[in-house]
Amino acid sequence: MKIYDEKHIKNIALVGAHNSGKTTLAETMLFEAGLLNRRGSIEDKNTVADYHQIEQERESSIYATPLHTEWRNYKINIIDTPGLDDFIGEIASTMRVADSLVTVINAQQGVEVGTEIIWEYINRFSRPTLFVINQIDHPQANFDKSYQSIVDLVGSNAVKIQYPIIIDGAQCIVDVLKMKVYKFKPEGGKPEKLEIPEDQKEMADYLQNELIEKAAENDEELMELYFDKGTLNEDEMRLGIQKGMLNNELFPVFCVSALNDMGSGRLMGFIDNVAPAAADLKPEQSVEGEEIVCKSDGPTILFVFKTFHEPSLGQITFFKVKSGEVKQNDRLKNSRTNEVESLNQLFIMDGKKRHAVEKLTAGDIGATLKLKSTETNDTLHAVGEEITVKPIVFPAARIRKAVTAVNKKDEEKLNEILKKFHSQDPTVVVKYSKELKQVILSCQGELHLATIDWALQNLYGIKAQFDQPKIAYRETIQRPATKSYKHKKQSGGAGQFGEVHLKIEPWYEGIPDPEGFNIRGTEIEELTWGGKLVFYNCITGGVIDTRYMGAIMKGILEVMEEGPLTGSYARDIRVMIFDGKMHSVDSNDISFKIAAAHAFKAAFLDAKPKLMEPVHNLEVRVPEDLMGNVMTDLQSRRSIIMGMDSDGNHQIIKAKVPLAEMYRYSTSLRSQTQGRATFKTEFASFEPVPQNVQKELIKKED
Ligand SMILES: Nc1nc2c(ncn2[C@@H]2O[C@H](COP(=O)(O)OP(=O)(O)OP(=O)(O)O)[C@@H](O)[C@H]2O)c(=O)[nH]1
Ligand SMILES: [Mg+2]
Repeated sequence: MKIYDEKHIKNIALVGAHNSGKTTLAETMLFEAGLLNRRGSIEDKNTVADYHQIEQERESSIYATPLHTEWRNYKINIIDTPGLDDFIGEIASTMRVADSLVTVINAQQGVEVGTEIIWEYINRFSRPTLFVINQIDHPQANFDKSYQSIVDLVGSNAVKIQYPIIIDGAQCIVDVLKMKVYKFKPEGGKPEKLEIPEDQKEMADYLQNELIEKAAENDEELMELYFDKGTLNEDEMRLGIQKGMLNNELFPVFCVSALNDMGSGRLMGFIDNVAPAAADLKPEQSVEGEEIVCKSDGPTILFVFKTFHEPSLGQITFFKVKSGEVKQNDRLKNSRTNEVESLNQLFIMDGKKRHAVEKLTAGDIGATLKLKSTETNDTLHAVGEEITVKPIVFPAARIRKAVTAVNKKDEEKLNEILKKFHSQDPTVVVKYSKELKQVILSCQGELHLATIDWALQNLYGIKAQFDQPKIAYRETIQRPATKSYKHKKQSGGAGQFGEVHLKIEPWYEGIPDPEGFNIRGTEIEELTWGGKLVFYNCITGGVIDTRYMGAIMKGILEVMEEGPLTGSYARDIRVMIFDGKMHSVDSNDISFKIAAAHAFKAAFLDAKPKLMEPVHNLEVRVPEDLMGNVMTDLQSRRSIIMGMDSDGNHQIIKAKVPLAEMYRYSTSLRSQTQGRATFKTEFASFEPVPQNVQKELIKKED
């Protein structure tokens, strides 16, 4: 295969809402580039991009799949991404390495919730983007409405390069950059190129003028030329469009029928002619603050944007060459682990097909096998360099489940595989909670979970069970209490003796020191489970030796960890040790620890203990007409509405919701709004549990 340099490599990601036709378009692009003799289809389950069994079963993409084409002078890598937002991790990592994005819009729907979610990411990654209105062949297609919805989304920077018309019953596309009409034959094949018919001239001229003005705006020289000549030629327009795309100030809009292969050849031509090449993008800053320039004579730097475990192959590592060149058998250092990895095999991938290559240059995307310890988001660089590519920031989890193996014997294997899943897909997070004594799996939604479950069963033969996780409550107190305890044991040999008098009080940030005590020492213990224990030694007259204070504090901490009320960690308490007794022979650490634990527990139970529950901040973005449903549902979840903002024709509801009430929220929201709402959630604070709920929880404990 020909070696392309950074000026002749273009990485394009196909992004867009579920079912807009990305995978079908990818197939058609490969066909147009001559890589396929026959196009596969979603229904026949034989597309190049959706090659995983689960994708074929569900007729929907789940993984981002890199493909490649060679088109005239360029190597155009195409990454097909899933549209369902449960797989946003795949979308985010692809956007990170793409040089431009092709956002596919379903002409039946126009911009959908899925498109809006992707638009947020486009803004975050600020990648040059063009829009393709697909499915123009469909009886329900509405190009004008779809175009308008793009304008509503991105504003006046959207610019129409094409629009569909019918001439003599045949599907045609008017192209105002080329000023030509493409007329498609029902049987396929190359379209006929026609002059623009009289009745379309006015419209086409108007759109071309608009395009020229927008293209000229992006460059001073072009602007001058435009003022001089009153127009721009095709090459000048292309240059202006490219600059506008690079500045995220121009979003060209095309139309196609991916299914009938109409317009995809022209789209490829535009990508080839106009879309920025890898080297045209602004250099990135490394973690260390250095510029990473995409050039093949720079130091070798690879960024791992995806890893995938194929049971038959082992781990496949996908990378983008950010700088320099990588050759077969190169040894590169992983900047996270400091381990040197041998890249014994280099490939470019077309779905499941691998093509071995000897070398890949800056800007290109490739894969390797069997690295020792390299994960998604790692940097591999030439030994001697010290550089780390900024990692992809993945979205926070939206659902949590307690996971166990149905067969006890699989438990260890299950945990190992889940860890592997995390290293491939950082939006799968697996943690053992010591507190809950459960393995908690967090991910993006029920569908994401279903694919994890599918892989466990079908690829690893493990049946897992997913349950509602227990809730990590906290205990604290609401009023002061004073107690004492004498621990005394005399059973032959050495005895035990320790007596502790203590007062406990609720603690909060900024509370002044307690009054009426002679404070001799203070210790502030930051509890590993959040909150504090503030410990005051207020002993007078040496009735308890200072050397026992450590043991006393330990006794108290043990009770706090046990949780006197329901077995949940206690927090935010201060304790004043103000009196007690020692015995010159029998006193020791253990005696004081026991005495302190008893005194503390009794005081705790007397101090009007209460349960606190984790409360999350929730932000729901919902179309205005569905606000009512979402609000009613939130009220049934003991939530507090904190505010509302409007955002176009959406409302953003901000609320605080107890975690205990958030179980299956993702699924429930989806069904209340037909998937038109999205939400984010994060831990906010611990708040008191209402009396009735607390009673239930204490009962459960008994
Ligand atoms: N009529 C018509 N149908 C199309 C066209 N493109 C795709 N489809 C159909 O739309 C459905 C979804 O197509 P996909 O290519 O899987 O869409 P996608 O965007 O990859 O979907 P996800 O991967 O789930 O996000 C399939 O049934 C396709 O046959 C088109 O141009 N015209
Ligand atoms: Mg797809």
